[in-house]
Amino acid sequence: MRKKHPNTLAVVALVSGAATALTACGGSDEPTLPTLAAATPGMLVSCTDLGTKAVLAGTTLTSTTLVASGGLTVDGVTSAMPEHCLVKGEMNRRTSAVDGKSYAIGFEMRLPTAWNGRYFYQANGGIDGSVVTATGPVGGGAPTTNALQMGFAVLSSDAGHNIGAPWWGIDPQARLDYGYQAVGSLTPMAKNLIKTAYGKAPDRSYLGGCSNGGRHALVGAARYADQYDGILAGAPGFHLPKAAMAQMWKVQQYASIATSTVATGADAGQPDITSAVTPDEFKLLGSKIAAKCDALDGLGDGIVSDVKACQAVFNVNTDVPTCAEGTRDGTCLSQPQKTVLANIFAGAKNSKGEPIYASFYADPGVAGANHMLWHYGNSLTRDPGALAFIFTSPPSTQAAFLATTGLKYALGYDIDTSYPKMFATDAVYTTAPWTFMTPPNETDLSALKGRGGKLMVYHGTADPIFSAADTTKWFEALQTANGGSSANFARYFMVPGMNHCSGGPATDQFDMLTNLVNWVEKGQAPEQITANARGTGANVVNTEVPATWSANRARPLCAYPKVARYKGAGDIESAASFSCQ
Ligand SMILES: [Ca+2]
Repeated sequence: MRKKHPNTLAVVALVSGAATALTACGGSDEPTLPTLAAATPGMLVSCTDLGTKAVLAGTTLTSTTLVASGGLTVDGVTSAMPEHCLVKGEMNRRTSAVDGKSYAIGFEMRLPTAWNGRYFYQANGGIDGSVVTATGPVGGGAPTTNALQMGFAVLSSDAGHNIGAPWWGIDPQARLDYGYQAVGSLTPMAKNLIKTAYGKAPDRSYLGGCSNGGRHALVGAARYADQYDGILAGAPGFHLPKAAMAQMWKVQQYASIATSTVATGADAGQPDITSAVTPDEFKLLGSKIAAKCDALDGLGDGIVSDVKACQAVFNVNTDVPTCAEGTRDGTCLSQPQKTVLANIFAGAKNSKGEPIYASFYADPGVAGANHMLWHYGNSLTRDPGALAFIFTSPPSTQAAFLATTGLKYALGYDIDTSYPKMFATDAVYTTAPWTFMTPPNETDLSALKGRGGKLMVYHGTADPIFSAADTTKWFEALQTANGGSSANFARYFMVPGMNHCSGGPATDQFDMLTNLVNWVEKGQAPEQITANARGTGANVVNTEVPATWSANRARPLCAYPKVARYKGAGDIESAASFSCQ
């Protein structure tokens, strides 16, 4: 049964000191900002006829299907979903004048029959290129809920190209769509479609994702603040081209201490970078970081909550035993290994010793499988193509790129000559990669702030590709740019031990979105978010949860700069035994 929801007038922001909660950690130094009115629910009035009813510029709806409530499987996990309308379509179909190929912005929307009045733009990871199922992830690893289940109307897109390989970077408009314009094109379309489907436009709109999705979110916070009320940026790759370039430097660092060569295939005879630091040696490194830093937060529990304090005291050169010449048994590191690992923590440099990206935190999570995957695997399979075709102007050619391997590409990569190409333009590529990939001014979020929008950022302290230390540096700059009062619209939550978006020895299961909605629509600023480990019994078990932890260990993730500290009494597996200080 469906009934038409009465049209409602646009909701006007309530600007009132009484309506805006000044939270415990707030105070008089935080200027009062508007609190936006809460969304009101509605019911789906149109689905299978949307193709004929919706008038959407530049848009073709290819299918409209009412999906019964039931299990929906995404990434191997089946979750119960409410009845919803699945709309598939595309925008801005065109033929590139540069590579002659056909491009469009492909998308799907899932519109629940019982709607909470909100819209969620699901920003996706990697180099995009496929329409990921639009369920609306709420953050972390294997979350137990999602935006669709909560009643949001959710959109997901391929960001303007439908191939996973990076060749689309040859087309200038595909670059711009990937950088930010897909969000700009899709958002008004989606809001119009929602208006037709429910009889009213969304009251409140949210934009969220992790990794490149976190980048989309932060870029959106700057460029499309007039269209979004809440932004959720996970592990934001908002300096993504530099992070990718730093990966080439890491490969070169590891290659410099490789003890064996690749045996077969196109890379035969080249340094085997996986021999540089073995899994056991990364585990040793993680355990030595924990030995030095675990108790800094008041409790030796395998979690380094005070990661900044840890950086001041941990020294790979003095805190890890040095191997005798020729002895490597997993209980020590050689001096060359220590030098390379210290370099990698300090961050990539050019030949003059100038930083090209950021430092990385030393954290026990460096022993995580995802950490090695990014340093040893994705650095060869993902980053070279992204650099060659998307983050360089002009891009490479397929023939030139395919003539080498990822490993040879990385080993031959010249940082000094490549770096300027990130900022270059020419007659065809009129926007530099750095310009389309990053926010125009990453510490100016005044439009979002001024109208009552809110931003929540989270980042794993052991993220091996996008540096949490880089995000911390940006967040502190944002604070400075706002006279120290940015906590009234932007908050940052580090996730100790977490690798890239999930995984590692961490409490990596949490729901940021519900907290974001409560902040935007009720003025409840989030001081801490409860996170759980995914041990035995979890929906998706994280095999890196240490055996010494309870399966569902809980911790508060604290709004920066506070960190979770043990109260000195109580169950150490319970979040209630910790406070953010
Ligand atoms: Ca600890």
